[in-house]
Amino acid sequence: MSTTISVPPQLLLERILTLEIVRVTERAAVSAARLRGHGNEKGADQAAVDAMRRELNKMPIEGTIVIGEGERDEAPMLFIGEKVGAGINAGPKVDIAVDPLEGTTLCAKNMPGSIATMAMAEGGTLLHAPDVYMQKIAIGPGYEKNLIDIDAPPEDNILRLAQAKGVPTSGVTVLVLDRPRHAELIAKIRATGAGVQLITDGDVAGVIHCADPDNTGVDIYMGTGGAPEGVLAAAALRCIGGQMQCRLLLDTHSKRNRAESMGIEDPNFVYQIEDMVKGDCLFAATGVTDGSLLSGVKFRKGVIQTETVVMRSVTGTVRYIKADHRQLEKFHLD
Ligand code: VTB
Ligand code: MG
Ligand code: MG
Repeated sequence: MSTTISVPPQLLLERILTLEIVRVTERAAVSAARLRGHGNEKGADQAAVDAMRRELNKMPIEGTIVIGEGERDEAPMLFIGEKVGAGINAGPKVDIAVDPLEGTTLCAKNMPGSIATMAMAEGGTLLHAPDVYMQKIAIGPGYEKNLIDIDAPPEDNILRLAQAKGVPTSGVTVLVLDRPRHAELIAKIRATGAGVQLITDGDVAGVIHCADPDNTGVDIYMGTGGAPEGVLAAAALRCIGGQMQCRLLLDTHSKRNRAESMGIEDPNFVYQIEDMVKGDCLFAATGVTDGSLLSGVKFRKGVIQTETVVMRSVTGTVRYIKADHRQLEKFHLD
């Protein structure tokens, strides 16, 4: 007697892909981790890219990289528009966003917080964004809709958030990338009484921190970072809840033209999570160096250990997967 599968085939496949994407970020993380602390950002990035591409090409998908490292045709990076997966008819058509090594400097200096990360969604549902800067504001779940407004002064957003949390503004912590371009923003935040937590890199993880303020101490992310990192963070928040508003910084003709050729008609459009990730998605990140979100890769005798967070928006399930990899020969290929 045959058993009936009550899960629709598309969803079943998506469940299977949840573990498959973990393999992808694990392998990228292990490859990058071998170069932790070597001061070689490009080398570590390249190692992560190569491993990620190899694993993606084993997956039962017809994938297109829509968020990647740029479109330089012969670049060794995973470039926007690149086709990945086991081939035509190998599986569902999917859009893929990657940052094989998010925080190359963190990895090169062996500082906390570098990760290998990717997101996957049904074909045509992830924002196709060029690799430009993006203005971002994000908070975690549990707040009234549109509590934050990317166009409001930072002090207004902080006040509204403090009121919603039921704390004085001094009870709000704002995560900001430590960059000269943020000097004015930081001064305005501090003037409200709120605290600023600075990070040198890694705003995908930074935005994710907002989703769990009780444990991370971070309530809100503000500032300008990479657009690829923005879309990846939006995919994570789509799974765990939260609010995010973003605007691409298309400050030159060539950037505007490039964006237009990718289907972006309004260069000033404010993207909410649902505009960047239009349907269900999967998100995964594996720690490269130790960080507050994930432990880094550990090379032990006879075993390589990784820690990965994988999320699925259709159910909102968040899994932390600690893996002991024992068949080490496979990693020597990397
Ligand atoms: C951020 C940060 C990244 O790029 O997105 C940043 O989160 C933006 O660019 O880790 P700048 O470094 O030019 O400010 C990274 O630092 C690297 O991808
Ligand atoms: Mg990055
Ligand atoms: Mg990167």
